Amino acid sequence: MRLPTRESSPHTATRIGTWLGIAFGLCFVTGVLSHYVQHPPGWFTWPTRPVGLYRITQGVHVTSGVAAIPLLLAKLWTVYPKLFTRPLVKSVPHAVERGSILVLVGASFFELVTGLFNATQNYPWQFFFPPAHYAVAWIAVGALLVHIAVKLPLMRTPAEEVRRGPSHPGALSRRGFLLTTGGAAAVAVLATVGATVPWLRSVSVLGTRSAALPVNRTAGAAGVSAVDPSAWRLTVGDRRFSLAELAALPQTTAELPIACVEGWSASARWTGVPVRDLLALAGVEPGDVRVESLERDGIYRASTLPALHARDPLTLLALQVDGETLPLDHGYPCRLIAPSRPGVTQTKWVTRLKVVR
Ligand SMILES: Nc1nc2c(c(=O)[nH]1)N[C@H]1C(S)=C(S)[C@@H](COP(=O)(O)O)O[C@H]1N2
Ligand SMILES: [Mo]
Repeated sequence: MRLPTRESSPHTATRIGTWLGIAFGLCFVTGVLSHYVQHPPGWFTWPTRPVGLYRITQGVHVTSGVAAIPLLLAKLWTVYPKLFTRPLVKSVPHAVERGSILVLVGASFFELVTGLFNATQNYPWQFFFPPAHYAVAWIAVGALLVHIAVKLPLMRTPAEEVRRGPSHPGALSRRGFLLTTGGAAAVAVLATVGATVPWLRSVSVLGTRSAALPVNRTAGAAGVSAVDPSAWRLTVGDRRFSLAELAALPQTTAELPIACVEGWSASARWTGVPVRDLLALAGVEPGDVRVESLERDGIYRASTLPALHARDPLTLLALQVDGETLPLDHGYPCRLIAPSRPGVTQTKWVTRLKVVR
């Protein structure tokens, strides 16, 4: 089987480019949302319903990113010779187009490779992943917009006019190539979505977190040693609650997902005290709430609940999961679990709630 002659398939390249553009677009929008949810600018509000909203957007982010990998490779295959046609630069617009392709290819590879490594929990680099992944996303999208603007006339041309006769004998047909590429993208999607769609878990080789409720960072890794339940206190404003006091307060039980930025997510039945009840009992004015943990210096040792989420009746300091006392690795004696929030903000081993504004 041979791949189609590259020069003869501008239509193929445009078709794949369209799919790639859609995958990149979905990935970019959901990625920017994820960034804003974690670092909200003043004008940004993330709703608390549906409770699985972040689970959906982040699932789309990781899935569209994985789908983009075979699409990008196929796209590069179809246009590869054109990247080296001479003269390298014909005119100023041509130079801009060439430059934008170079940036686009480089930035796309960076995003897909770093994203894939992050989703599989490998960090073979020195830089901190989120800011780099976020910054380069804007570079990729800027270059993509330039590229689309330049190629718009070609994309508008009917397929028949773009086609330049059949590829040479023995070559995989254009249709076959598109089907193969689409198939590869579909396999890539199936390999990832199981991390977030439970009944697809068995087919997902990339769904590395296959346990019913995975542990992201264990107590050991976070440097949190066994907690003495009689000595432990939760500080809310000026008030301190013992574990027994928390357990004696009215409890709320809710089915809520943990949706990690890495793409895996899992739902569980959490039981605990609504954060808003604790704030009211402590007599503090509601607002954004800083949630601090026993962990000394991990980057996810604390998080900030926006006021909207802090006053939601389903935003809990959970003492139990699925009817059992919280295991230490899941945040014993209590952990935050709030609807529609990224996993990184579901702080474990909570020790203090502080209204910050
Ligand atoms: N204190 C603390 N809480 C934390 C973390 C952490 O590193 N430290 N990791 C977060 C991340 S990234 C995720 S996805 C969830 C996972 O919760 P689980 O380990 O109970 O499944 O916990 C969050 N809570
Ligand atoms: Mo996470």
